[in-house]
Amino acid sequence: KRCNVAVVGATGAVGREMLNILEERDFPYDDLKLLATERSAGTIMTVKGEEYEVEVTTPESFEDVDIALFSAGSTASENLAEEVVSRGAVMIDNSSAFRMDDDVPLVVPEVNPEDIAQHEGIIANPNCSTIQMVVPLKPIYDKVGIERIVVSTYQAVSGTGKDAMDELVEQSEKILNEEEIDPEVYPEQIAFNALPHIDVFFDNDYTKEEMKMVNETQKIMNDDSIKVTATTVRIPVLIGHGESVNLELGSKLEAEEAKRLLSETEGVKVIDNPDELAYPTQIDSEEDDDVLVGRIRVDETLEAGLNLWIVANNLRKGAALNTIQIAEKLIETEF
Ligand code: A2P
Ligand code: 11C
Repeated sequence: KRCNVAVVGATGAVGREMLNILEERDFPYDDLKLLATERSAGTIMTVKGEEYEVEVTTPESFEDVDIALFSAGSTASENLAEEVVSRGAVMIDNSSAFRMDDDVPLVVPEVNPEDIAQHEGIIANPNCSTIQMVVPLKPIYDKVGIERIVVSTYQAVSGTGKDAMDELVEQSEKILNEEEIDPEVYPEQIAFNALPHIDVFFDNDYTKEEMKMVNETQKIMNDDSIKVTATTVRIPVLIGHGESVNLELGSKLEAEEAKRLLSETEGVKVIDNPDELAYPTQIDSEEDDDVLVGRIRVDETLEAGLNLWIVANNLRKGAALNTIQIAEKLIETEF
C-alpha cells in the first residue's frame, strides 16, 4: 500500500530528528516531502541516501500526502490543518494547537495506543515533559493507582528551538571571556543560571508548560481524577529534560517492586544503583531512546508514596520519535 509522508518544519530542531528517525527505523514511506518556509526553501537534505530539496509549505503541498508530520509551531498547524485533512491526509501534530480538543487523540504509543483509532484526521503528540513522565507512570498506575503527582522539571534549551541552543552556547562563551551578554531568546541570562519559567504565565500564576503537564497527563491516562501539580524550570543543558517526580499512590509499592516493574516496561530503562553511583543524566539521554529512570525510593512521609528521577531526550522521545511511533501504529491499522 502506498504511504506518502510530508515533514513540515523539516529544517527545525525536531524536524531534523524526524528525518534521522525515519531513516534509522527504515520507516516505510513511498514518497517523502520536506516542507518549511521560504527562509530555508531550496536547502538540500539527505534521507535514506536520497537528496530532497526543502519546499515552501502551501495548501497544495498536501495533495497526494497520506501522513503529514508537523513540527513547525502552533500557528502553522492551525493555519494548515484544514488543508491537510480536507485532502485526506492524517496530520500528526507536535504542536500544542489541538491537544486538548475532544475529537483529537493525544497519544503516547506505550500508554494509550488504542486512542489512535478515534482520530478524525488529526492526532496530537503531547508535550515532551508530559511524554517522558507518563511512560514510566503508566505501569505504576495500572498496578497500584496514582492519586497525586508532584513534578519539578529541569528542561533543556532545545525545547525552545535552535535559536535557544545557539544563545546558550554563545552566552556561555561570552561569560567565560568576561564579555557583556544581551539575552534575546530568554528574558534573563540562561548560561550558568536556572529560570523557573517555561512558556507564558497564566492568570493562576502557573505557566503554560506547567498546565500542559496537568491537563495532558489526565487526558493521556484517561483519568481526570489524578491530581497533578508542576513547577517547570529551564536549565543550561542543550538536550534532555530531567524530572523529579513524587507520587502519592493508591496503595504501597516497595522500591524493589517498582524497579522490577519499570525494568519490564517497554520504552523504559532503569539506571539505579546508588552503590555504584548509577543514575540517569541528561547526557545519557542524548544517545538513548528509552525513558531513563533512577533514584527510585519510597517516600517515607506518605502512607504510599514513591520518588523517581526521570530523564529523556526531549527532541526524540519527547517529540520526533513519539510522533513517528504514532505514525507506525497508524500504518499498522489503516494503510
Ligand atoms: P524555516 O527553516 O524555513 O524557518 P525550530 O523550532 O527549531 O526553530 O524550527 C521551526 C521549523 O518550523 C523550521 O523548519 C521552520 O522553517 C518551520 N516553520 C516555521 N513556521 C512555518 C510555517 N508557517 N510553515 C511551515 N514551516 C514553518
Ligand atoms: C519546552 N516543552 O521544553 C517545551 C517544548 O508544547 O510541544 C515543546 C512545547 C510543546 O520548552
